[in-house]
Amino acid sequence: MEKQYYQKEIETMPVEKIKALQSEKLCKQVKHVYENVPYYRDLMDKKGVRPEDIRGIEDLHKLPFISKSDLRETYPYGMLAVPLSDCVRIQSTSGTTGKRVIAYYTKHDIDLWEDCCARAIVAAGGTKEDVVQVAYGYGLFTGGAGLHGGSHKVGSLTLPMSSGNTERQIQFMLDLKSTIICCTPSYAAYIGETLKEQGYKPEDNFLKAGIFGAEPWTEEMRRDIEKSLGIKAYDIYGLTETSGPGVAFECEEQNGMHINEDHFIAEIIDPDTGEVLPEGSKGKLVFTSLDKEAFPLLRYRTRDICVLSREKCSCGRTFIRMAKPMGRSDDMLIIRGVNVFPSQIETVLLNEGYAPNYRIEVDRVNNSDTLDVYVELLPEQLSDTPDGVIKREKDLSSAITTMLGIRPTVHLVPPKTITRSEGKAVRVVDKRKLHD
Ligand code: DLL
Repeated sequence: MEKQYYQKEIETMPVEKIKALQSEKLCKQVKHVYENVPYYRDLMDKKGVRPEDIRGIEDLHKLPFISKSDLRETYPYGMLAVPLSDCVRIQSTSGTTGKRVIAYYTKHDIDLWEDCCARAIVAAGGTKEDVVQVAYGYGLFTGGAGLHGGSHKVGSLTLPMSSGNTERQIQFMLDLKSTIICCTPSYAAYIGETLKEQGYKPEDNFLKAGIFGAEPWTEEMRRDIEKSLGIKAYDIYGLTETSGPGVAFECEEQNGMHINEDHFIAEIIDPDTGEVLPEGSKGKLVFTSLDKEAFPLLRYRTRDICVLSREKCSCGRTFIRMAKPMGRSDDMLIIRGVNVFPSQIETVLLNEGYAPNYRIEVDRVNNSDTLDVYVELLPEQLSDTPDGVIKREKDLSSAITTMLGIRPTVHLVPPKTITRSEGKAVRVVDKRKLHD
């Protein structure tokens, strides 16, 4: 079958051409920002950089970084680069880690953002024949609005479910024969679990693909969801600051997400020194927007840790790919001096055959860190003897120790006792922060 793209010419553009396009757009974006955002102008003046110093992507490193703290400082409208009357939409982060970040959009900004989401849907096999169930939250969160707009652009029949109300979600999915579902991976796992409980087999639904993102998820989680829903599961990445979902998306290779390089330049930097690292190195992702009118970003430091690769992709897209982010740098736990990502624990749990329902608790007792992992027993394990459960806990603890280098205490708890997620899952409780 012929390969499908939403915007073929752009998505398969030769790399040299992409770079030339980026250079041209970067110069314009820098000028736009310098002239219209006093906060940026001050930052650039302090660094001694003027718009005419930026003649192409090779000069990108001269620009100052910005981070979430700059956005907080300029809340709500300090980063606005056009008159507010030219804006048609506001979206926002959930604000779980402090003051909300507000993103504003002109009509043009929305148009390009929706194109990015449309590219993701087509890369996942979407066409106008599909029924796209959008089960990301609608409202201020960018997930619902972004995929909704993308689905319209593709011409698919869009089902604006929003997240939650799982019974109704499933009823509509089956009655209206949804073929593509968009939601967080943790919610997809929950829907799969509920379908099974209701007696449905994976082949009883009409889904062929899912477009999942907004939180870190492992390859093991992907396999689990693909099995339970009988679909191919595609990753999608983005953040409110860069518009929302669709900064990067997976193709049928499922081997990293193509970054929409006609709209964004990605860099990987050393989180401590800010030095730009060569392709293939692990570091923090930094994005520069190239087309955004209302809320442009120059060298925005995300907190996501990731690796980029320009290796050729068989799908024909030439955009650079980002590996699955390992999680945000602030999700990383330092336990007894060891760096621990929740995703490492998830990998072990799923490899050992458990479901992705778990909670990680970290505390400090007598000046020593403790790590407790709560995971649900599978229904068929409920009949285990107490000794059998203790043995399972020990085995799981050993498997996690092999992965992390530190030993957790594992608690196997009855099925259905760990709260399910309808949006971004909260898996870690760090009680040490309460004592500090
Ligand atoms: O989560 C936008 C989005 C909506 C992306 C729907 C994909 C799908 P924020 O709420 O601002 O925006 O959160 C952005 O979520 O910096 C990452 O840490 C994390 N994140 C987003 N996508 C992925 C992903 C939306 N595919 C933050 N894998 C980002 C891992 C992700 N982490």
